[in-house]
Amino acid sequence: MPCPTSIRTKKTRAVGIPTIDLSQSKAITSKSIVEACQDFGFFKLINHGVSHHAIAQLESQGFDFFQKPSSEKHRAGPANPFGYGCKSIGSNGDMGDLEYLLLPSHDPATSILQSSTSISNDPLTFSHVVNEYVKGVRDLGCEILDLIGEGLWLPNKSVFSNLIRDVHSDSVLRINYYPGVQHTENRELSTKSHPSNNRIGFGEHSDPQVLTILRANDVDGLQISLQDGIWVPVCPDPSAFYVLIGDVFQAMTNGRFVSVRHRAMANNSKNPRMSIMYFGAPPLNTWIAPLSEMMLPNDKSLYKPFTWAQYKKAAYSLRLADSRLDLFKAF
Ligand code: GA4
Repeated sequence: MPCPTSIRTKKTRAVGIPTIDLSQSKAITSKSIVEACQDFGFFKLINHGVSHHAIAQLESQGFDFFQKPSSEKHRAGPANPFGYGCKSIGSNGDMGDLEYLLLPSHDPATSILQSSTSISNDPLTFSHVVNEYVKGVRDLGCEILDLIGEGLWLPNKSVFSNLIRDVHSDSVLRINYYPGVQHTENRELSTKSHPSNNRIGFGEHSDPQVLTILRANDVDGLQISLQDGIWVPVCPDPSAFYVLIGDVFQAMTNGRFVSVRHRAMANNSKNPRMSIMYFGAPPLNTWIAPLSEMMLPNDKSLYKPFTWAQYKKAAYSLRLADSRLDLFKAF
């Protein structure tokens, strides 16, 4: 399916995926980010300021790893909780058409180094590259969260960024690899008679954390679901990041922000697709509850308070597509 230049919403208004230009003034960006989080739970970020070198280095390390023979890659698995995974997602039977690496992305840096020893022949370089990338996207995440704090007129504009800036933050880095396909004559014939690619690479879900910062190479795959359930392909743009609101943010804003459901279609290109996601999460013992500032005097809290550890446990006991936040509904 080609990427649309505009999306028609329930309001029958044609709108594009919101694009935020971080080189614009804070007043403009904070307002547009808040609107995007309310309407889509998703936006594209340009002029983000993260070092191109850090991005290129991690992408190159990723490709080096996934090009290794299967037996070598499996030595870095299973992804429990960190390491290499192939096809199997989580531990409740979800499957996808991909390979991936799950990496710790919080201090101390030694935890990244430990995970790297089975991934790279040069673990010091690998862990350095991961750390540089994580520093860049974590700072970017904090900048976005501060802008949101401002856009919502919160007395403490750092209330969200403090969650992922904490040294005990439970944030995770994920590299997904969708191998390229050989377009044989037969396959070309069959894609001509069935031009749409309906195979799923990574099934639909929302991310459990606060927010996700995603970057992918120039290959199609990502789709987001609008609130009316229509799937919209997202045009790949390797120079940009995409930001996804997670379940924790939905709970803290008492449902004002929506955690966006998204999926990746199986790769239909001859080139591999690689996406890198930073999942910004609070420390395990953090209590999550709707902020009082997010409620008008007669509003009820939609969610019961929970710790991030409780939420994570619930998430890992369910299937990928399940609506985890429903377990914590107040009524
Ligand atoms: C979705 C977001 C992240 O990729 C992830 C995923 C995790 C996993 O792959 O191990 C989960 C999934 C994700 C949510 C439900 C559970 C846990 C797979 C799964 C079936 C790393 C995460 O934090 O939650």
